[in-house]
Amino acid sequence: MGPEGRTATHCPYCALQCGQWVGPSGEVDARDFPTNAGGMCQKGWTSGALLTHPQRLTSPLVRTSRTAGFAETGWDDALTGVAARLAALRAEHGPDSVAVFGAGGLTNEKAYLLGKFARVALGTSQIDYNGRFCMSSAAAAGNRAFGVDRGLPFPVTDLDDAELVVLAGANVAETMPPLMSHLTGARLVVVDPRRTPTAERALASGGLHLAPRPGTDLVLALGMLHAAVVDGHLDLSYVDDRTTGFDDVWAIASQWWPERAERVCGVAATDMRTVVHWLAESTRRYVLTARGAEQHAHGVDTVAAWINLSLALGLPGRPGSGFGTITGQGNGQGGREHGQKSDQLPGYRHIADPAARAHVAQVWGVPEPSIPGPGRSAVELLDALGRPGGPRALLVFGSNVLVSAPDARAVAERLDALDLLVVADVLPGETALRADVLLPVAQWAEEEGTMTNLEGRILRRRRALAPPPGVRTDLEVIAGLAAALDAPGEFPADPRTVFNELRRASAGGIADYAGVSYDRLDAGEALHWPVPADDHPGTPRLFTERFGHPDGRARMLPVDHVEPDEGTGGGFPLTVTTGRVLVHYQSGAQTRRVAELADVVPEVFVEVHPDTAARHGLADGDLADVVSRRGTTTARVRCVASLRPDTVFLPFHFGGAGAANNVTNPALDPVSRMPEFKVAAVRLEPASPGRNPSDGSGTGTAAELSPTGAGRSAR
Ligand SMILES: Nc1nc2c(c(=O)[nH]1)N[C@H]1C(S)=C(S)[C@@H](COP(=O)(O)OP(=O)(O)OC[C@H]3O[C@@H](n4cnc5c(=O)[nH]c(N)nc54)[C@H](O)[C@@H]3O)O[C@H]1N2
Ligand SMILES: Nc1nc2c(c(=O)[nH]1)N[C@H]1C(S)=C(S)[C@@H](COP(=O)(O)OP(=O)(O)OC[C@H]3O[C@@H](n4cnc5c(=O)[nH]c(N)nc54)[C@H](O)[C@@H]3O)O[C@H]1N2
Ligand code: SF4
Ligand SMILES: [Mo]
Repeated sequence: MGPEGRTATHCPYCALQCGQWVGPSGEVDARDFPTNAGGMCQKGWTSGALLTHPQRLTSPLVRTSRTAGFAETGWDDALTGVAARLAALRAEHGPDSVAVFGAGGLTNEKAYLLGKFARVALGTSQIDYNGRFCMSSAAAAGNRAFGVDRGLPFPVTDLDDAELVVLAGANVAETMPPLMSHLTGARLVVVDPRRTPTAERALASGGLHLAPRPGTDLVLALGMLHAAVVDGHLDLSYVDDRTTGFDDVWAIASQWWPERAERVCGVAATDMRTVVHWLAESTRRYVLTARGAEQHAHGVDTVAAWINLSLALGLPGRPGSGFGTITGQGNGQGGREHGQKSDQLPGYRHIADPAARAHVAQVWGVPEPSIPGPGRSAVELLDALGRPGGPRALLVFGSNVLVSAPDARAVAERLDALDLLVVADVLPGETALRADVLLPVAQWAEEEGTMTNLEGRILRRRRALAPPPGVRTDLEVIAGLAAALDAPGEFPADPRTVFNELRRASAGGIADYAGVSYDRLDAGEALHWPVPADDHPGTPRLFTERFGHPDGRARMLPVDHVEPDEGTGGGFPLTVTTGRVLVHYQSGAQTRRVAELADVVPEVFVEVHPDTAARHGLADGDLADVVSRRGTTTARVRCVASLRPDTVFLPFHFGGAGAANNVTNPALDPVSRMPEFKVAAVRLEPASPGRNPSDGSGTGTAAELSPTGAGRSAR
């Protein structure tokens, strides 16, 4: 508790987890914390508006019929009703007929209990989460290369002294603005097809903006590795002492001299050489990646290529240097460590590993064979809904899949094919509006828990005020459903009790939280995992002595360029890439409801080069249809002279006709199963008469939520 009864907590949104004060009536103020150094972005400043929002869900709602709206119901009826339907499906079709979809915004406690709930209470293998959309490719590349996946293997404050920072596919100035305060002393190089505000900062810092064609970073990294070797910048002693696999990597990179790479990715060979030279001559240098490098059908290989370059130059694990990936969601890191992933058990353990299963079974108090094996990954899970052999019921906690998953029309079809859709949410977003049962839950400032930020640091989320009457926490919902299902094992709803169990379940795993406690966190200790014992100080910096593989060495992985899954041509001459703007968060379920934010960007836009717009009969401010093989996004044209003429950009924060995911390609990376959000082939045309960006975007008005409101047929 701080001054004037204010509570010290963290922002509800992104992985920077800026320190916040929240007052007893929900007033939000910035709180000095190492990651944000006293700053917040507009989303953090306005987050308090969600606490008292008039559209807040405050009663369980049940759809009255397939074609009608919702009716209020009591919690007992809602939970026993859901449990009875789940039990019936399970009895008739087997445990995998029920699926669970979680999120990287959930606290560690929720992610843990949700994973246990799926495996123990439902007995289903069918659980995955929106983190598949998020950092899964860098996670897979990090596991392969370093033997450990922790977004930043060093504290954010290490960046303060950097001389040079390469940001590949990261628009930090919009996606984590306070992080920029750690980069003010460095020369920046930004790799992004667009001249983003971050790219502008790079130019202002005396650095460079490299603008590859979307989906060709891998070639750029190969060209830079070629330049590093040929220009004599390879760190031979580091490569000899700390890595394996260079020869196989060089067998490929030697084919990609910078001029050849330039022909594929469009970045000038001279710029590649300049950046490599800058990296080699600086002593404190970092390469950081984010979604621009990852959200591709070959995202794992692309991140591996950036890691190879970093290893060749001797960055990872060296004091004052490093390679890292910027996580996304508030608990993007912790959310992928404690078992809501289809192939995973708590502590970053693999669900198919016999020793891991035995350990977790003992903590859960269930027989080891009762724990199911790996299930489907997020996009595959959504695609299986309602199909023969696929899940017939889905429980969603913390994701608005109808807006955020690729190929939105296909997702809508699959949701409609379900027997039962249950959504636990704070607000009536697009997915919530399609639910059969809608469960209103508490949000960040109303609950206790822990989050793990982008630096692998475990933080306390604290309750500053009580949730509105009628609302329960996610933990209470999960515990209540487990009780109604008469589940074996314990399902406590108290966060501290859940966390203490998580500590035991994670003990001995890669992400070991055994020594983390609410008391240590409340005493202000900075604990970065692994923290294997109560007296262990935590691990702010990984890899200083050795990497995570048994031989202590990093693996350089032989990777080569593959074109994006969907090439341009055949009536789709342009490439669309998608991403974020400063004032909106993700599917927009929260930020589109905050007036100060919605006023800044009220509707979806499409960035287009002016010449491209003119060729398609469009001018700045016109409405355009962006059409792909899968669907159409209607958006307001924004002419941007700095954009590549072959590329257009859509932010994905809007639903209905304005959803970017109407056009995206659900092609998956073969390893991470991450979809190719960042490349699809499209054509551009003036919007069909009468088509509007906001068409079909459920807004959750009282009328829509009433018994006579929009029914499923209207979906
Ligand atoms: N304002 C805001 N901030 C957020 C979020 C939000 O929704 N809004 N979400 C949070 C989450 S969950 C995440 S994951 C992070 C994401 O943070 P970022 O990764 O920074 O965000 P994106 O806009 O998805 O992608 C970054 C950039 O990748 C570029 N890009 C597209 N294709 C390519 C390519 O082939 N190569 C390269 N090098 N770049 C490419 C895009 O033009 C874009 O500018 O942000 C977090 N912070
Ligand atoms: N085209 C395109 N699509 C993308 C991306 C892209 O770059 N381009 N990025 C992808 C990425 S990186 C991500 S992370 C996803 C994110 O996309 P989503 O998974 O849709 O994430 P959010 O919009 O944050 O949805 C969170 C939902 O949970 C609710 N919520 C908030 N807090 C809680 C809570 O504590 N409990 C519960 N039960 N609910 C809560 C919110 O009200 C909201 O409805 O989108 C992906 N989709
Ligand atoms: S940068 Fe992220 S954590 Fe910080 S205020 Fe903005 S959304 Fe919140
Ligand atoms: Mo994300």
